[in-house]
Amino acid sequence: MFLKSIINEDDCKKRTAMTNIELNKELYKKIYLMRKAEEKIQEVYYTDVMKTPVHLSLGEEAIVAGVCQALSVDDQVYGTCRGHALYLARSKNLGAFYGELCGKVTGVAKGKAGSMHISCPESGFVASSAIVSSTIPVALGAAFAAKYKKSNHIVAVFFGDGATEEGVFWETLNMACLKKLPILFVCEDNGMAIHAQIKDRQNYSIPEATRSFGLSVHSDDTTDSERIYSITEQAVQDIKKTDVPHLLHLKYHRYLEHVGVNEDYSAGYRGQKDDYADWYARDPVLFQREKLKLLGIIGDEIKLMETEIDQAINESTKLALDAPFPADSELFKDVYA
Ligand SMILES: Cc1ncc(C[n+]2csc(CCOP(=O)(O)OP(=O)(O)O)c2C)c(N)n1
Repeated sequence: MFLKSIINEDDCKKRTAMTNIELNKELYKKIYLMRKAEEKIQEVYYTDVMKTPVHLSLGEEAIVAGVCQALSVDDQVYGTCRGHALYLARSKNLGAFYGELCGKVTGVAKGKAGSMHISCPESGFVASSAIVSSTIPVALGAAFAAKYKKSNHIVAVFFGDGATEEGVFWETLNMACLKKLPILFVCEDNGMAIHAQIKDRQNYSIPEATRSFGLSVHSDDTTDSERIYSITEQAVQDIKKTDVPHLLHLKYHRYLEHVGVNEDYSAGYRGQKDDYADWYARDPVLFQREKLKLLGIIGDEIKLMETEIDQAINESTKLALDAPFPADSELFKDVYA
Protein backbone atom coordinates (compact mmCIF):
# COMPACT_ATOMS: atom_id res chain seq x y z
CA MET A 1 0.00 0.00 0.00
CA PHE A 2 1.98 3.01 -1.21
CA LEU A 3 -0.37 5.37 0.58
CA LYS A 4 0.58 4.31 4.07
CA SER A 5 3.89 6.09 3.68
CA ILE A 6 2.34 9.22 2.16
CA ILE A 7 -0.79 9.74 4.23
CA ASN A 8 -0.13 12.02 7.16
CA GLU A 9 -1.57 10.02 10.03
CA ASP A 10 -1.08 12.93 12.44
CA ASP A 11 -3.46 15.02 10.34
CA CYS A 12 -6.00 12.20 10.53
CA LYS A 13 -5.68 11.79 14.29
CA LYS A 14 -6.31 15.49 14.91
CA ARG A 15 -10.00 15.00 14.18
CA THR A 16 -12.40 12.65 15.85
CA ALA A 17 -12.77 9.36 14.02
CA MET A 18 -16.31 10.18 12.95
CA THR A 19 -15.55 13.67 11.65
CA ASN A 20 -12.49 12.42 9.88
CA ILE A 21 -14.41 9.66 8.10
CA GLU A 22 -17.24 11.97 7.07
CA LEU A 23 -14.76 14.56 5.82
CA ASN A 24 -12.83 12.02 3.77
CA LYS A 25 -16.00 10.58 2.26
CA GLU A 26 -17.09 14.07 1.26
CA LEU A 27 -13.70 14.72 -0.31
CA TYR A 28 -13.82 11.43 -2.18
CA LYS A 29 -17.29 12.18 -3.56
CA LYS A 30 -16.10 15.56 -4.80
CA ILE A 31 -12.94 14.20 -6.40
CA TYR A 32 -14.70 11.22 -7.97
CA LEU A 33 -17.44 13.47 -9.36
CA MET A 34 -14.87 15.86 -10.89
CA ARG A 35 -12.96 12.97 -12.48
CA LYS A 36 -15.96 11.12 -13.86
CA ALA A 37 -17.78 14.25 -15.03
CA GLU A 38 -14.76 15.19 -17.14
CA GLU A 39 -14.24 11.63 -18.38
CA LYS A 40 -17.84 11.81 -19.63
CA ILE A 41 -16.92 14.98 -21.53
CA GLN A 42 -13.97 13.08 -23.06
CA GLU A 43 -16.34 10.27 -24.04
CA VAL A 44 -18.90 12.43 -25.87
CA TYR A 45 -16.72 15.27 -27.16
CA TYR A 46 -15.90 13.58 -30.46
CA THR A 47 -19.58 13.41 -31.39
CA ASP A 48 -19.58 17.25 -31.55
CA VAL A 49 -22.54 17.63 -29.19
CA MET A 50 -20.44 20.11 -27.18
CA LYS A 51 -19.42 23.02 -29.38
CA THR A 52 -17.59 24.81 -26.56
CA PRO A 53 -13.81 24.48 -26.21
CA VAL A 54 -13.05 22.53 -23.02
CA HIS A 55 -10.10 22.91 -20.64
CA LEU A 56 -10.12 19.83 -18.45
CA SER A 57 -8.55 19.44 -15.00
CA LEU A 58 -7.81 15.71 -14.80
CA GLY A 59 -5.05 15.25 -12.19
CA GLU A 60 -5.85 18.51 -10.41
CA GLU A 61 -9.00 17.46 -8.52
CA ALA A 62 -7.47 17.37 -5.01
CA ILE A 63 -6.78 21.11 -5.08
CA VAL A 64 -10.28 22.35 -5.83
CA ALA A 65 -11.90 19.66 -3.68
CA GLY A 66 -9.68 20.38 -0.67
CA VAL A 67 -9.90 24.17 -0.88
CA CYS A 68 -13.66 24.27 -1.48
CA GLN A 69 -14.35 21.78 1.30
CA ALA A 70 -12.78 24.27 3.73
CA LEU A 71 -14.79 27.25 2.48
CA SER A 72 -18.20 28.14 3.84
CA VAL A 73 -21.29 28.46 1.65
CA ASP A 74 -21.10 32.24 2.00
CA ASP A 75 -17.51 32.46 0.74
CA GLN A 76 -17.21 33.45 -2.90
CA VAL A 77 -14.99 31.78 -5.50
CA TYR A 78 -13.70 33.04 -8.84
CA GLY A 79 -12.06 30.86 -11.49
CA THR A 80 -10.48 30.59 -14.90
CA CYS A 81 -11.38 28.97 -18.21
CA ARG A 82 -10.53 25.68 -16.43
CA GLY A 83 -13.59 25.97 -14.20
CA HIS A 84 -15.45 22.63 -14.29
CA ALA A 85 -14.07 21.38 -10.97
CA LEU A 86 -15.01 24.64 -9.23
CA TYR A 87 -18.56 24.39 -10.56
CA LEU A 88 -18.84 20.78 -9.39
CA ALA A 89 -17.44 21.64 -5.95
CA ARG A 90 -19.98 24.39 -5.43
CA SER A 91 -23.14 23.34 -7.26
CA LYS A 92 -25.21 20.20 -7.03
CA ASN A 93 -26.90 20.96 -10.34
CA LEU A 94 -25.27 18.52 -12.76
CA GLY A 95 -28.09 18.96 -15.27
CA ALA A 96 -27.29 22.67 -15.64
CA PHE A 97 -23.59 21.78 -15.98
CA TYR A 98 -24.02 19.47 -18.97
CA GLY A 99 -26.81 21.65 -20.35
CA GLU A 100 -24.34 24.54 -20.46
CA LEU A 101 -21.62 22.50 -22.15
CA CYS A 102 -24.12 21.40 -24.77
CA GLY A 103 -25.32 25.00 -25.33
CA LYS A 104 -28.87 24.09 -24.28
CA VAL A 105 -31.62 26.15 -22.70
CA THR A 106 -31.22 24.03 -19.52
CA GLY A 107 -27.64 25.27 -19.07
CA VAL A 108 -26.70 27.29 -16.02
CA ALA A 109 -26.31 30.34 -18.30
CA LYS A 110 -28.91 29.08 -20.81
CA GLY A 111 -26.09 27.93 -23.07
CA LYS A 112 -24.43 31.33 -23.48
CA ALA A 113 -21.39 30.82 -21.24
CA GLY A 114 -20.16 27.44 -22.42
CA SER A 115 -17.28 25.83 -20.59
CA MET A 116 -14.92 28.79 -20.36
CA HIS A 117 -17.31 31.15 -18.58
CA ILE A 118 -19.14 28.64 -16.48
CA SER A 119 -20.24 29.74 -13.01
CA CYS A 120 -23.06 29.30 -10.50
CA PRO A 121 -23.39 32.64 -8.71
CA GLU A 122 -26.26 31.37 -6.56
CA SER A 123 -23.82 28.83 -5.06
CA GLY A 124 -21.01 31.33 -4.66
CA PHE A 125 -18.97 30.51 -7.79
CA VAL A 126 -19.39 34.03 -9.06
CA ALA A 127 -17.45 34.10 -12.32
CA SER A 128 -14.83 32.53 -14.55
CA SER A 129 -13.23 33.96 -17.65
CA ALA A 130 -11.19 32.93 -20.67
CA ILE A 131 -8.98 36.00 -20.33
CA VAL A 132 -5.97 34.99 -18.27
CA SER A 133 -5.81 36.80 -14.89
CA SER A 134 -8.99 38.77 -15.53
CA THR A 135 -11.01 37.48 -12.57
CA ILE A 136 -8.18 38.26 -10.13
CA PRO A 137 -8.89 42.03 -9.84
CA VAL A 138 -12.64 41.32 -9.85
CA ALA A 139 -12.15 39.04 -6.84
CA LEU A 140 -10.21 41.87 -5.20
CA GLY A 141 -13.25 44.14 -5.64
CA ALA A 142 -15.47 41.48 -4.10
CA ALA A 143 -13.07 41.16 -1.14
CA PHE A 144 -13.12 44.95 -0.74
CA ALA A 145 -16.94 44.86 -0.69
CA ALA A 146 -16.91 42.07 1.90
CA LYS A 147 -14.67 44.13 4.18
CA TYR A 148 -16.60 47.36 3.56
CA LYS A 149 -19.89 45.68 4.42
CA LYS A 150 -18.31 43.95 7.44
CA SER A 151 -19.58 40.57 6.24
CA ASN A 152 -17.70 37.61 7.61
CA HIS A 153 -17.04 35.80 4.33
CA ILE A 154 -13.82 35.59 2.34
CA VAL A 155 -13.15 35.50 -1.40
CA ALA A 156 -11.04 32.76 -3.00
CA VAL A 157 -9.62 33.26 -6.48
CA PHE A 158 -8.13 30.39 -8.48
CA PHE A 159 -5.61 30.88 -11.29
CA GLY A 160 -2.71 29.12 -13.01
CA ASP A 161 1.03 29.81 -12.83
CA GLY A 162 0.76 31.61 -16.20
CA ALA A 163 -1.62 34.19 -14.69
CA THR A 164 1.20 35.48 -12.48
CA GLU A 165 2.82 36.82 -15.66
CA GLU A 166 0.12 39.47 -16.01
CA GLY A 167 0.74 42.87 -14.43
CA VAL A 168 -2.72 42.98 -12.93
CA PHE A 169 -1.87 39.97 -10.76
CA TRP A 170 0.89 41.94 -8.98
CA GLU A 171 -1.25 45.09 -8.77
CA THR A 172 -3.94 43.00 -7.11
CA LEU A 173 -1.52 41.49 -4.59
CA ASN A 174 -0.37 44.99 -3.68
CA MET A 175 -3.88 46.33 -3.12
CA ALA A 176 -4.99 43.21 -1.25
CA CYS A 177 -2.09 43.56 1.21
CA LEU A 178 -2.31 47.34 1.44
CA LYS A 179 -6.03 47.29 2.22
CA LYS A 180 -5.81 44.07 4.27
CA LEU A 181 -8.61 42.37 2.35
CA PRO A 182 -10.16 38.97 3.11
CA ILE A 183 -8.87 37.19 0.03
CA LEU A 184 -7.31 33.77 -0.58
CA PHE A 185 -5.22 33.45 -3.75
CA VAL A 186 -5.01 29.87 -5.03
CA CYS A 187 -2.29 29.36 -7.63
CA GLU A 188 -2.67 25.99 -9.37
CA ASP A 189 0.84 25.53 -10.70
CA ASN A 190 1.24 22.80 -13.32
CA GLY A 191 4.41 24.36 -14.69
CA MET A 192 2.86 24.95 -18.11
CA ALA A 193 1.12 27.80 -19.92
CA ILE A 194 -0.29 26.23 -23.08
CA HIS A 195 2.95 24.78 -24.58
CA ALA A 196 5.51 26.83 -22.64
CA GLN A 197 7.30 25.45 -19.60
CA ILE A 198 7.67 27.66 -16.53
CA LYS A 199 11.49 27.62 -16.68
CA ASP A 200 11.30 29.34 -20.09
CA ARG A 201 8.86 32.00 -18.86
CA GLN A 202 9.59 33.04 -15.31
CA ASN A 203 12.76 34.36 -13.70
CA TYR A 204 11.12 34.44 -10.30
CA SER A 205 9.86 31.96 -7.76
CA ILE A 206 6.09 32.36 -7.23
CA PRO A 207 6.25 31.78 -3.43
CA GLU A 208 9.25 34.07 -2.91
CA ALA A 209 8.04 36.90 -5.12
CA THR A 210 4.51 36.89 -3.72
CA ARG A 211 5.73 36.67 -0.12
CA SER A 212 7.63 39.93 -0.60
CA PHE A 213 4.29 41.77 -0.89
CA GLY A 214 3.45 40.87 2.70
CA LEU A 215 1.21 37.90 1.95
CA SER A 216 1.20 34.72 3.93
CA VAL A 217 2.25 32.03 1.44
CA HIS A 218 1.99 28.25 1.66
CA SER A 219 3.54 26.00 -0.99
CA ASP A 220 2.81 22.30 -1.47
CA ASP A 221 2.85 19.57 -4.09
CA THR A 222 0.50 17.13 -2.39
CA THR A 223 -2.33 15.24 -4.08
CA ASP A 224 -3.94 14.60 -0.68
CA SER A 225 -7.15 16.62 -0.61
CA GLU A 226 -7.44 16.28 3.15
CA ARG A 227 -4.06 17.96 3.54
CA ILE A 228 -5.16 20.76 1.21
CA TYR A 229 -8.36 21.05 3.23
CA SER A 230 -6.34 21.45 6.46
CA ILE A 231 -4.03 24.07 4.92
CA THR A 232 -7.01 26.02 3.63
CA GLU A 233 -8.93 25.78 6.88
CA GLN A 234 -5.93 27.30 8.68
CA ALA A 235 -5.52 30.00 6.00
CA VAL A 236 -9.18 31.03 6.24
CA GLN A 237 -8.94 31.29 10.04
CA ASP A 238 -5.78 33.41 9.73
CA ILE A 239 -7.32 35.71 7.13
CA LYS A 240 -10.27 36.35 9.40
CA LYS A 241 -8.11 36.84 12.49
CA THR A 242 -5.18 38.83 11.10
CA ASP A 243 -6.54 40.56 7.97
CA VAL A 244 -3.47 39.32 6.06
CA PRO A 245 -4.32 37.86 2.62
CA HIS A 246 -3.01 34.33 1.97
CA LEU A 247 -1.72 32.60 -1.12
CA LEU A 248 -1.70 28.85 -1.60
CA HIS A 249 0.85 27.80 -4.20
CA LEU A 250 -0.19 24.26 -5.08
CA LYS A 251 1.63 22.19 -7.67
CA TYR A 252 0.02 19.46 -9.74
CA HIS A 253 0.42 17.59 -13.01
CA ARG A 254 -2.39 18.04 -15.52
CA TYR A 255 -2.96 14.79 -17.41
CA LEU A 256 -4.36 16.26 -20.63
CA GLU A 257 -3.17 18.89 -23.04
CA HIS A 258 -4.03 22.55 -22.51
CA VAL A 259 -7.38 22.39 -24.32
CA GLY A 260 -9.47 19.53 -25.65
CA VAL A 261 -9.73 15.96 -24.48
CA ASN A 262 -6.39 14.43 -25.51
CA GLU A 263 -3.61 13.17 -23.30
CA ASP A 264 -1.07 13.11 -26.16
CA TYR A 265 2.55 13.53 -25.01
CA SER A 266 4.00 12.86 -28.46
CA ALA A 267 4.75 16.49 -29.34
CA GLY A 268 7.38 16.44 -26.58
CA TYR A 269 6.87 19.99 -25.30
CA ARG A 270 5.97 18.63 -21.86
CA GLY A 271 8.27 15.61 -21.89
CA GLN A 272 6.96 12.07 -21.88
CA LYS A 273 4.34 10.45 -19.67
CA ASP A 274 7.00 8.46 -17.79
CA ASP A 275 8.51 11.73 -16.59
CA TYR A 276 5.40 12.18 -14.46
CA ALA A 277 5.28 8.65 -12.99
CA ASP A 278 5.43 10.06 -9.46
CA TRP A 279 2.30 12.16 -10.07
CA TYR A 280 0.34 9.28 -11.61
CA ALA A 281 1.31 7.04 -8.65
CA ARG A 282 -0.27 9.67 -6.36
CA ASP A 283 -3.34 10.18 -8.54
CA PRO A 284 -5.95 12.08 -6.44
CA VAL A 285 -8.77 9.57 -7.02
CA LEU A 286 -6.63 6.50 -6.23
CA PHE A 287 -5.12 8.27 -3.26
CA GLN A 288 -8.43 9.21 -1.71
CA ARG A 289 -10.00 5.81 -2.42
CA GLU A 290 -7.08 4.09 -0.66
CA LYS A 291 -7.41 6.50 2.23
CA LEU A 292 -11.07 5.54 2.68
CA LYS A 293 -10.04 1.89 2.82
CA LEU A 294 -7.39 2.70 5.43
CA LEU A 295 -10.07 4.45 7.45
CA GLY A 296 -12.04 1.20 7.45
CA ILE A 297 -14.64 1.99 4.82
CA ILE A 298 -15.52 -1.17 2.98
CA GLY A 299 -15.43 -1.56 -0.77
CA ASP A 300 -19.22 -1.95 -1.06
CA GLU A 301 -19.81 1.45 0.50
CA ILE A 302 -17.28 3.06 -1.81
CA LYS A 303 -18.89 1.32 -4.79
CA LEU A 304 -22.29 2.65 -3.74
CA MET A 305 -21.02 6.23 -3.65
CA GLU A 306 -19.45 5.78 -7.06
CA THR A 307 -22.54 4.20 -8.60
CA GLU A 308 -24.76 7.07 -7.44
CA ILE A 309 -22.40 9.59 -9.00
CA ASP A 310 -22.04 7.58 -12.23
CA GLN A 311 -25.82 7.37 -12.55
CA ALA A 312 -26.27 11.09 -11.94
CA ILE A 313 -23.68 11.87 -14.62
CA ASN A 314 -25.30 9.54 -17.15
CA GLU A 315 -28.80 10.87 -16.50
CA SER A 316 -27.71 14.51 -16.60
CA THR A 317 -25.83 14.03 -19.85
CA LYS A 318 -28.82 12.37 -21.46
CA LEU A 319 -31.15 15.16 -20.29
CA ALA A 320 -28.76 17.76 -21.69
CA LEU A 321 -28.53 16.03 -25.04
CA ASP A 322 -32.32 15.78 -25.28
CA ALA A 323 -32.95 19.40 -24.20
CA PRO A 324 -33.75 22.07 -26.79
CA PHE A 325 -31.40 24.83 -27.89
CA PRO A 326 -32.46 28.34 -26.82
CA ALA A 327 -34.85 30.11 -29.17
CA ASP A 328 -33.41 32.78 -31.51
CA SER A 329 -35.27 35.39 -29.46
CA GLU A 330 -32.96 34.58 -26.51
CA LEU A 331 -29.88 35.79 -28.37
CA PHE A 332 -29.65 39.27 -26.85
CA LYS A 333 -31.27 38.51 -23.48
CA ASP A 334 -29.00 38.65 -20.39
CA VAL A 335 -26.22 40.08 -22.57
CA TYR A 336 -24.61 43.38 -21.65
CA ALA A 337 -22.77 45.48 -24.19
C1 LIG B 1 -4.71 37.91 -21.43
C2 LIG B 1 -4.56 36.58 -22.14
N1 LIG B 1 -3.38 36.29 -22.72
C3 LIG B 1 -3.23 35.10 -23.35
C4 LIG B 1 -4.27 34.21 -23.44
C5 LIG B 1 -4.09 32.87 -24.13
N2 LIG B 1 -4.01 31.86 -23.09
C6 LIG B 1 -5.08 31.12 -22.76
S1 LIG B 1 -4.74 30.06 -21.51
C7 LIG B 1 -3.13 30.54 -21.44
C8 LIG B 1 -2.17 29.91 -20.47
C9 LIG B 1 -2.65 29.98 -19.09
O1 LIG B 1 -1.76 29.27 -18.26
P1 LIG B 1 -2.04 29.16 -16.74
O2 LIG B 1 -2.46 30.49 -16.22
O3 LIG B 1 -0.84 28.55 -16.10
O4 LIG B 1 -3.32 28.22 -16.63
P2 LIG B 1 -3.50 26.70 -17.11
O5 LIG B 1 -3.98 26.75 -18.54
O6 LIG B 1 -2.20 25.99 -16.95
O7 LIG B 1 -4.58 26.17 -16.23
C10 LIG B 1 -2.88 31.55 -22.37
C11 LIG B 1 -1.56 32.20 -22.55
C12 LIG B 1 -5.50 34.59 -22.86
N3 LIG B 1 -6.56 33.78 -22.91
N4 LIG B 1 -5.61 35.76 -22.19
